[in-house]
Amino acid sequence: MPVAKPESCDSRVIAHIDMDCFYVQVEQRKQPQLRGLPTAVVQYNEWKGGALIAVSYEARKFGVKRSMRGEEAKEVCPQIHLVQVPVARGKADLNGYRNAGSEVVSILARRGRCERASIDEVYLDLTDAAETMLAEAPPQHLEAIDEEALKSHILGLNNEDGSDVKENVRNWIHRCNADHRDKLLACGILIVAELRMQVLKETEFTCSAGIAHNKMLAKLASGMNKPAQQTVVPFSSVQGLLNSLPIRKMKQLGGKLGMSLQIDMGVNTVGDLLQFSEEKLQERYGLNTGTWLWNIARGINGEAVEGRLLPKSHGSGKTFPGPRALKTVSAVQHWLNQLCEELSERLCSDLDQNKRIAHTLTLHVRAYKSSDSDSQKKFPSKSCPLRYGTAKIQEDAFNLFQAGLREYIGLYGGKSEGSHYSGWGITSLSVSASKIVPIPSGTCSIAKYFHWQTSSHFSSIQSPENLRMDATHLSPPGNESYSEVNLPEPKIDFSGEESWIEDTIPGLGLQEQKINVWKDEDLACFPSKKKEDGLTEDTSPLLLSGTQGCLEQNQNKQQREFSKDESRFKSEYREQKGTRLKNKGTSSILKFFKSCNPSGASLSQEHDRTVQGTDAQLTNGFQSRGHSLAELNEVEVAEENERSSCSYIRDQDERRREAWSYNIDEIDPSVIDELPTEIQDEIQAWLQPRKRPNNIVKRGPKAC
Ligand code: TTP
Repeated sequence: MPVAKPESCDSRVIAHIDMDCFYVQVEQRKQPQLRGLPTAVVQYNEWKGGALIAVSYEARKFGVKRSMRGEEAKEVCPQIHLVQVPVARGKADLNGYRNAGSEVVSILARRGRCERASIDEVYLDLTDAAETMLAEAPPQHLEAIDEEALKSHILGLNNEDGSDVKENVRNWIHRCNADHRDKLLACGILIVAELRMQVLKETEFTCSAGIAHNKMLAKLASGMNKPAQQTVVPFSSVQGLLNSLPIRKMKQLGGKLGMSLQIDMGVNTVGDLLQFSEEKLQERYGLNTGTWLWNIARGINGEAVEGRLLPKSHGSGKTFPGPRALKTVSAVQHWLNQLCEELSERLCSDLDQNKRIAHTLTLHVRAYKSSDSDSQKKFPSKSCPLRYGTAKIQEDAFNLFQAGLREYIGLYGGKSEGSHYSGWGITSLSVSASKIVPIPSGTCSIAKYFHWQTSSHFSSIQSPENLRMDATHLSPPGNESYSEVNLPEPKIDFSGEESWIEDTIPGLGLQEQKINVWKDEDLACFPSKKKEDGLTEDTSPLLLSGTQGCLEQNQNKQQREFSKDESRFKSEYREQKGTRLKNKGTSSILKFFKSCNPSGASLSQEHDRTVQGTDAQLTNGFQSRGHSLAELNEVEVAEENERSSCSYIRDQDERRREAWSYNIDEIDPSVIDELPTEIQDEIQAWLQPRKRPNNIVKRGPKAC
């Protein structure tokens, strides 16, 4: 049965911005002497020099790859600088990267609706800005076009041998007879080039961009020419782009659905899909999936850019693979305390900066039982209403753990108290705070909210069973009640049974306009009385008494430290920013780097190379960005799935295939949503089919 097709959305201007070797850039900004040198960021696990998680473009030229460990990288590039990811509380501390990403987001959001897709990727809907520019200052009338815009790669633009590529781009932007869509894209080129320059000036980070009429195409384009370049997909080039694109490189087709298309339907490229009618695809894959496939074959993707700068949830997690598994309740409690402390800091920061509160605390655990016939049984995820204050969160998380453990091991299961080994092991712990909403305007309601918290019956002496009962009474005013401890909030179906709360994208930690300082140190967790600029906020005595009651002594101390650190960091940030702003007036991103980096020829060469090779890179670009976790599932892990590990093939080109290896037990569930979106997709693609053998993809196409 046919399904109504979504309206064509090809008059939008959508950009996908992807930071270049992001963690490396963040570290190089901290240590400017590393700029322009082969550099990589390694995981905190020091085995064999640590796993590389980000590699600078200078190091890539020596053959250093992200699949390597530090020692291996040293072999191929002895002069490489390895920087360890920051560590806090015994785990990787991504806050610096989150905050750096937030700086970028706050700049990009100035020109259009902005959706933060991962720690270093952003979608922008620039349609309104482009329409305005077209009406007020159409590009065809512009005399001077910025260098950075002229360096754009426009797919399908005929750059014959010897022709001046920049001149071709200039002519394309200036065309008077262009259709409305191309005129809008021309505006997009100028706006994105300007934004990227602005990002560089204010943050020192380079980024690459894809500019197209929808998210899918923009995302495909952003990785084609890296670093520090932008690629444009005019409507007329869409089909040419998709025709040769390997089907498995397409978002959501890296898993079983892609495999089925290849094996059952003989579809190897997106273009191969064109031979099938929508009905045929629906018949084979269901209504939604069939229509979705029909649409993507034609480059149709109505997915909207969600205006989302802030995270939907916060999470903190740690994995304990192999021999590091936690085997006693006290060890679990120790780590839960660490995780909750971090979570609490992030919640306080969100409350302070964004005036938002979270309502639900969820604990996810991965565990095994050493002697159990029922080895498939999963440790149940548990949720309860969230109470602010580190000690309260720690207490509640521990209660959730005990409730889960009791279920997991059964009423008469192994001994679970004390420090004795009990026949179970915990390989992953993660706490998340979700259902985050802005506090209702007016301090009265804030006070009411915290009064509700302090007067609640939610206390440490309650058993986990009581947690479940009381949860119904404890819902914040205006929120849904909790009939169960478990909250069904599935996003990533991690193991076939458990659900993981989505999205740990951080708040805009350093948004200048939102910077507040703690004037009253004892009110660490609450909105400050005064803004930094001296403006008084409407903080009533009612709020103060309400909020003071919410905090405990030790928490105040901790928050004081946090506040001091934060203030110090902010002032350092402002100082650095002042210096950075002195670099204003640079006409191109590459020029900027040449000036900052005496040995920076490499970047320029990289650029020249990519400019020349645009067409040739079309396919390679996808391949280099398309790491298919699902392929790993099918190709490699099929043989070793007993070990619940997975790896995936990253085929830079046919000659240089390299295997990436992910061990599921080593993936910190609380950061999955901050990983590059390809990886998020691949993890989902890999995991979903286990539970969804019917090949139905989760999301059907959306109308505009
Ligand atoms: P990516 O955007 O995949 O890569 P990148 O920014 O390092 O380089 P590129 O210029 O090719 O885009 O990842 C963004 C950051 O996410 C990366 O700098 C480090 C982090 N990351 C991990 O922590 N683990 C991973 O497995 C990957 C792939 C990335």
